[in-house]
Amino acid sequence: MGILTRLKSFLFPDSAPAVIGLYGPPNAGKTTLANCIATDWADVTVGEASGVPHETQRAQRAEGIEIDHEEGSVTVSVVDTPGVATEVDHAAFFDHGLDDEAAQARARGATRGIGESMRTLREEVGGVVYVLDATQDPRAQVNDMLLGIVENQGLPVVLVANKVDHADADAEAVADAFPRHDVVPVSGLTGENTDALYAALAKRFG
Ligand SMILES: Nc1nc2c(ncn2[C@@H]2O[C@H](COP(=O)(O)OP(=O)(O)OP(=O)(O)O)[C@@H](O)[C@H]2O)c(=O)[nH]1
Ligand SMILES: [Mg+2]
Repeated sequence: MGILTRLKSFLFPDSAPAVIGLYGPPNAGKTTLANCIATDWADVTVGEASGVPHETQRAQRAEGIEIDHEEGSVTVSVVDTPGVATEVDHAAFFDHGLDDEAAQARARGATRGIGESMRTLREEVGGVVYVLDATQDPRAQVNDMLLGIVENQGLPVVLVANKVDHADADAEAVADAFPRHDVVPVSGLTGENTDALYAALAKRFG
C-alpha cells in the first residue's frame, strides 16, 4: 500500500475507495483497458473483450485497485460498463457473422446494457474514465451526449484516446474535439503510455 493511501486510510478510516467507471462507445476498448489496469495493479481481470460491438452487456467490477504512482496514490474500484450508443441496429451484427436470432438477442442485450451504463453513471460512480477509440471520428453524437451528462453531474473525468498502437489512431483529433479536457493517449492492448494514464488517474481521483 502506498504511503498516501496508508495516510488516507489512517486519517479517514471509514472512507470507501472511489468508484471509477469506464464509459464510452461500443468497441472503444473499455474492457481491454479495464483488464490492463486491473492486471497491472491487482493481478485480476475484469471481463472479456471482443471485436464484435456490445460485448459487455452488464457492468463488471474490480475492487480495491491500488494505483501507486510517483504523482500520487489512489485506491479505486473500477467499473467496466457496456458501450453506450444512440441507436442499436441488429442488422449491424450481420457483418460480424451473427445470424438473425443471435443478432436480435445481442441487440436486446446491448439496449439493456446501455440502460445499465446510465444507471451506474447516475447512482454508483464518483469519477469517469471516458474511453475513445482514436481510430474513429471523435465527434460522434454519443460522445457529446454522454460527456455532457458526465459534466452536468460534476464528475471528474480522465479522457483517454485509446488504441494509439494502431496506425490509423489520431490522438490529436481527439484532443481537438474536446479542448476542455486533458487527453491521455494510450493503448490498453499493448500497455503503451499507461504510465501517463496512471499519473492522470492518481492526480484526478487521488
Ligand atoms: N489496436 C488496438 N486494439 C484494441 C485496443 N483496445 C482494444 N482493442 C480491440 O478493440 C476491440 C474492442 O475491445 P473491447 O475491450 O471489447 O472494447 P469495449 O469498449 O469494452 O467494447 P464493448 O464492451 O462492446 O462496449 C477488440 O477487438 C480489442 O482487441 C488497443 O489499445 N489497440
Ligand atoms: Mg466491453
